[in-house]
Amino acid sequence: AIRSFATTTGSINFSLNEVQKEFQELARNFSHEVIAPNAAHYDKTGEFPTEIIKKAWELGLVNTHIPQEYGGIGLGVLDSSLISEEIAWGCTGIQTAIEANGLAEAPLLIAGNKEQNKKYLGRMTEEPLMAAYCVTEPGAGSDVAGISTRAEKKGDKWVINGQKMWITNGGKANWYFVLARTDPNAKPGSAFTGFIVDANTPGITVGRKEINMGQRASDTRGISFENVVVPEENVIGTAGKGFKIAMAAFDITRPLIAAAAVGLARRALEEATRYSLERRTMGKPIFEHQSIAFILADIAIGIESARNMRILNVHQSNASTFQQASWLHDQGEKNTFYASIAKALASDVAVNSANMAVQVFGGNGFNTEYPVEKLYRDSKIFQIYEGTSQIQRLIISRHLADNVAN
Ligand code: CS8
Ligand code: FAD
Repeated sequence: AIRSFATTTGSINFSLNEVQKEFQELARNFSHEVIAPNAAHYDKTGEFPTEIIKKAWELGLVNTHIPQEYGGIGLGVLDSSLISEEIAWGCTGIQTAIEANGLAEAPLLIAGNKEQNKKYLGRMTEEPLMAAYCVTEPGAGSDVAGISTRAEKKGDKWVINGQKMWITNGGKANWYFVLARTDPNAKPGSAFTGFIVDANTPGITVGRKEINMGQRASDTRGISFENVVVPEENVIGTAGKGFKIAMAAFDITRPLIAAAAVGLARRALEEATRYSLERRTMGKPIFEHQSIAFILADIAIGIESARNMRILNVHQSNASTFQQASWLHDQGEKNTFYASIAKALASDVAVNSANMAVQVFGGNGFNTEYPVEKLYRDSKIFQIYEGTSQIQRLIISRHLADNVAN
C-alpha cells in the first residue's frame, strides 16, 4: 500500500513506508554528495550535466515511472515526488532535465501500446538516454489548442510540419513526444494527435541552446519539423486524442514540479537559517533580530503548507497538497484540480522563499559566491513552465464552476 492510515478516534496518522523512506534517503544522499557540490559549475558554464544524470540513472532516480515490464521500477507519482524534492534541493536545473524525461514518457504511460512502450520506454531503461515533450510553440504556450504544427496522413505515414519552442532536453533527446494538429476543423479534444518521433528523423532541426535566467544546466531549445515522416505505428493512442493525452500527462508531472519547488524552498530556508545564525550585526546574530527570524518562520510556513496542506482534503487522504495530488493519481482518480493547486502554491512558495533568502543574506545574497542568488533565478520558472500560475488558476477556477454546475 502506498500509504498507511492508523485511525484512532479523532486522529489520523500518515507515514511513509520503508521503501519510500529508502528512496528518499537515496535521493537525498545523492543530492547532497553529487548534485549540490557541482550545481554552481553547471549553472556558470551552462554545460549539460551528462555525468550526473548518468549516475542518477544508475541509481534508479531517472525514469522512475516506467513499469517493470519495460525494465523500469514502476514508481507511482507519490513515490517519485519524494525523489523530485530531494534532487531539486541540490539543483533544480538538473532536476528539470531529469524530470523532462518523465514528462516525455507520460503520454506513453497513459496511452502507449505494448510495442511502443517496449521500444521507447524500454530503451530508456537500457541506456541513460534523454527524451523531450514538444508541445509549446513560438506562437502558443498557454493556449495549447492554438498550436499550429500540423501532421497530414499520406498513405500509411504521417508528415509533420511546424515549429516547437522552449523544449527541455531539446538538444539531448533520443526521441520526442510531438503534439500536432491533424484535423483543422475539430474541437481541441479531437483535433490533435500525439506522435513519438525519433530525434534522428530527417527534417528535424534543433535550435541553439537558449540562455535562460536560471536552471541553466537544463537544455532548452527550439525545434523545427520540416516534412518529418513518421510511421502510423508511432501514433500514441488514437489519432485525434492527442490534446487529452498531452493534458493528462500534466496530471502526472505537475505534482512533481510542485515537489521540486518545495525542494528549492527547503534549500533556501536551510541556507538562510544557517547564515542568519552566523552573521552578526548590532552585537548579535541576525537570527536574533525578530524581523529576520520571522522571515525564516514565514518561509517555513510556506514550505509546510505546500507539502502538508490538509485543508483541501478529499477522501480523508490526509496527504500534503503535492502528495495529495500524487496520491489521487496513484489511486486512479482524476487529480487535475489538485495537481494545479499543488503546482500553483508550491511555485509561489519557491519564488517567495528564494527572494526572502536573498534578503537574509543582504549584499552577499546578491553575489554569485553565495548559493541563494541561484535559487532566486532558478525559482522563477516554476511559475511559468508546465502551465503558468495564471493557467493553474484558470484550471482550478473552471473546476469550481463545474462543481456548481453539476
Ligand atoms: O491549454 C490548457 C493548458 O493546460 N495550458 C497550459 C499548457 C502547459 O501547461 N504547457 C506546458 C508545456 S510542457 C512544459 O512546460 C515542460 S517544463 C520542463 C519539464 C519539467 C519537468 C517535468 C488549458 C488552458 C488548461 C485548456 O485549454 P482549453 O483550450 O480551454 O481546453 P479545454 O476545453 O479545457 O479542454 C479541451 C478538451 O481536453 C480535455 N481535457 C482538458 N484537461 C484534461 C486533462 N485530462 C484529460 N482531458 C483533459 N487533464 C477536456 O475535457 C476537453 O475535452 P472535450 O471532449 O472537448 O470536453
Ligand atoms: P503565454 O501563453 O504567451 O503567456 C503570457 C502571459 O499571459 C503569462 O503570464 C500567462 O500566464 C498569461 N496568460 C496567457 N493566457 C492566459 C489566460 N487565458 N488567462 C490568464 N492569463 C493568461 N514547453 C514544452 O512543450 N515542453 C518543454 O519541455 C518546455 N520546457 C520549458 C522550459 C523553459 C525553461 C521554459 C521557459 C518554457 C518551457 N516550456 C516547455 C514552455 C512553457 O510551458 C510555456 O512557456 C508556458 O506554458 C507559457 O507559455 P508562453 O511562454 O507562450 O506564454
